[in-house]
Amino acid sequence: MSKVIKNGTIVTADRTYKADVLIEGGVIARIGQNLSGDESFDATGCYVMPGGIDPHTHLEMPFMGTYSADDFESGTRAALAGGTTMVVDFCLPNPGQSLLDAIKMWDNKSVKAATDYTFHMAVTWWGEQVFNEMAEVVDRGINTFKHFMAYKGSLMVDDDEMFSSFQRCSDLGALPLVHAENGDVVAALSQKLLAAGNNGPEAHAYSRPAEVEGEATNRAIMIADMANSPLYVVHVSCEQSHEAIRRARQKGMRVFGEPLIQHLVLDETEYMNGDWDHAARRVMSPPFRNKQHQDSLWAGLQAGSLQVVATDHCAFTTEQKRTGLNDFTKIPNGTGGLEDRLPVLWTRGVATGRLTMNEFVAVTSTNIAKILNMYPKKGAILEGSDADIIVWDPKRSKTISAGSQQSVIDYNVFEGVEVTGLPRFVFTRGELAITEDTVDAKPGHGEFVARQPFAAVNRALSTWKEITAPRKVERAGIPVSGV
Ligand code: DUC
Ligand code: ZN
Ligand code: ZN
Ligand code: ZN
Repeated sequence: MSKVIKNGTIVTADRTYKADVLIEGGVIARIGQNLSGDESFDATGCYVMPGGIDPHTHLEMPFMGTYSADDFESGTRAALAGGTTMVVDFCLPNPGQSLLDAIKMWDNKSVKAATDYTFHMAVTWWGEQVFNEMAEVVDRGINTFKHFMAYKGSLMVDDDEMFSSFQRCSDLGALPLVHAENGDVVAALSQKLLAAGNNGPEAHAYSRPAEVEGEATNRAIMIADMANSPLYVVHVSCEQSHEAIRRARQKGMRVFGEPLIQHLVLDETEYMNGDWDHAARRVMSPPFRNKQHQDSLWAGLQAGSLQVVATDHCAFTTEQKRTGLNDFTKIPNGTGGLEDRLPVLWTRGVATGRLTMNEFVAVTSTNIAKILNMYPKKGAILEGSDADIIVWDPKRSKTISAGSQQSVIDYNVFEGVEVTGLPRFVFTRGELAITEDTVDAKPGHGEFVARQPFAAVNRALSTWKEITAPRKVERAGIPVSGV
């Protein structure tokens, strides 16, 4: 059964033009004028765009003594409802656990996915086993490795471990990712705040100022450069981190920055209204910041110094958040956004003139597919590409509300935000999943997308060279060192 999307305007990262799209066998078979198919979908007044790709989600993830509440079923259903047709989730080995066992766990969780998906691998501990297994992980089609510079005592890796892992990534053609916050300073500030009687959720924000993010971003960039590696910085939330990325790119380094839709739109006053539940529901790392930082992130998306917009979707119920009632360091960190990323970015970005429609497609889909090495299978409206397509109605509106969301949690951080610009139809590999408010996500439809290694060699900032053989140093009157 072929399908044809008729009378729409195709919007890609680099072109806007009128054409019909014919879908056959899950892929885009033809793009042209006056096409016909077995089933026809009217896109009059709409934009036909590549489905959104969320490069950063945590579905059913064990974290801070609990599991994130949305699993691959509800998470990908929420994704589809908001026009996202692919998610990239993090395989998270327990410290000491085999990376390959972690992949098995994620393979089991993801059988319920209604959209295609792929994985990043987290390097949560270091040793010869991890070094060796990284090659097998790349062979499994996972060519991105995430490093937590925060969460001291659990997920955090130290600089020596990060350096070794980045060098290994460079050798394997893999791209390292970092959660950039100085975990030692965060731990110290948290203890001081608690000792001074600050145990509420607002103290979470006080414990993670922009300085700790900027410092860690600078450090990760220099370590990556010394390791001959490009770098991808997840959830860039502040000017200091953006500035470090901008400077490194200007010198020629391939470093990518990913703001979240939450940080672009929600600010630090969310923690200050005196309502414990309201603030705790917004506890995530890094925390929301002020307008100056938000302006910097928007500017980065406009100028291209920041390339993608993600969600870090990691949803917890109010009950789960209340684990930290007497101690903010025990509030599970994370917020949701999978269903809302595209409508909110369209409303606050495209409708306000900050982003063009083509830039919108680039930062929600095409740039992500390119950086993660799955273009043009994903992120494109081209003949032969997967038919992950949204028919976007720029006139449909709604008020975001937990009562009508697909996520299983009991609130929404964007509650009350009015959006204009929503999907009319969403197709995942050619199957219709969304018709306006009707959701027909099919758990199990999603497939794993394997990604090839890159040619990752990269050096732009440092002139340092690793010494791998004995070196002679002549010193007057002192015996020669080395051999
Ligand atoms: N930050 C969060 O807020 N949640 C999940 C992990 C992270 O880094
Ligand atoms: Zn993170
Ligand atoms: Zn994350
Ligand atoms: Zn199917």
